[in-house]
Amino acid sequence: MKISFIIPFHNEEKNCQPMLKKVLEFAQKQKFSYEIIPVDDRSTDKTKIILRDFASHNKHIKPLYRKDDKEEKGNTMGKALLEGTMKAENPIIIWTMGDLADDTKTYLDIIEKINSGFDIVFGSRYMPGGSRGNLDLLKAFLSSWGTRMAQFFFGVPVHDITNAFRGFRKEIITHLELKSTGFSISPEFAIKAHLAGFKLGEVPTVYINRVEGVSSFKLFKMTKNYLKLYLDLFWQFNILQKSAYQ
Ligand SMILES: Nc1nc2c(ncn2[C@@H]2O[C@H](COP(=O)(O)OP(=O)(O)OP(=O)(O)O)[C@@H](O)[C@H]2O)c(=O)[nH]1
Ligand SMILES: [Mg+2]
Repeated sequence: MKISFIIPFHNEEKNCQPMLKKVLEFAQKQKFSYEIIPVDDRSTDKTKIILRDFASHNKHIKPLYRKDDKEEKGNTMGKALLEGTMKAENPIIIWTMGDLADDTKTYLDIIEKINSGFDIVFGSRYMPGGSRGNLDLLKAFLSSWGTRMAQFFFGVPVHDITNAFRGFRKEIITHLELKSTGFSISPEFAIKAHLAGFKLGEVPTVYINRVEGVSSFKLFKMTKNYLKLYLDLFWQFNILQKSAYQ
């Protein structure tokens, strides 16, 4: 089994080391062939130094330090995840967050489900058995509604597509034209994969709210970006495609 873990980091000096240790421990225990690709953007704290140090002692850790592009001022987690995925050498990819939000126990369930024939498998907080843990109520409400809207408008068959935590066959991403640069990458990837006919699955996970570090999440901007994404996709796939066949 060959797995690539992609982990986005932005100013996570307190979480970076425990996160890498957590993934390393899991991968070594399972005896996978694995690589870990931390992707850093514009960190101004010690994140980069910690990543460099880890990488110099472990050949499985292959960090990417994204260039400080002048146009890239805001959140670029989407670009980071996509670039990390493109660099990955293994056929199964896991996106897992650098602030320790994802339960390690879920990794194995995701991998098993992919091996049973699913193309993309989500760590789901909102399916039976999953939990939003200590995530605050407003964020939980918005993130669950983000998926409900995608279920309603696009027939997405899973319960949590706003969580970036997921695993997938690397090959599928080469068939999708993903444009989101920030957090919207999570629903965009899910909706486009579904509309392209890929098989979506989910496994329950328990979300762990960050204890250390500062959130990059901006509620108003995020809500606006999600709504814009859904409108664009709805227009593209329901209106334009239907009219093409009339
Ligand atoms: N490479 C990269 N990583 C980012 C960027 N913004 C956030 N991240 C990382 O992406 C992950 C998710 O971002 P968070 O800030 O935790 O966003 P969130 O989970 O919605 O919010 P909280 O957990 O409540 O803080 C974390 O590991 C961040 O360090 C970015 O612009 N580039
Ligand atoms: Mg987080």
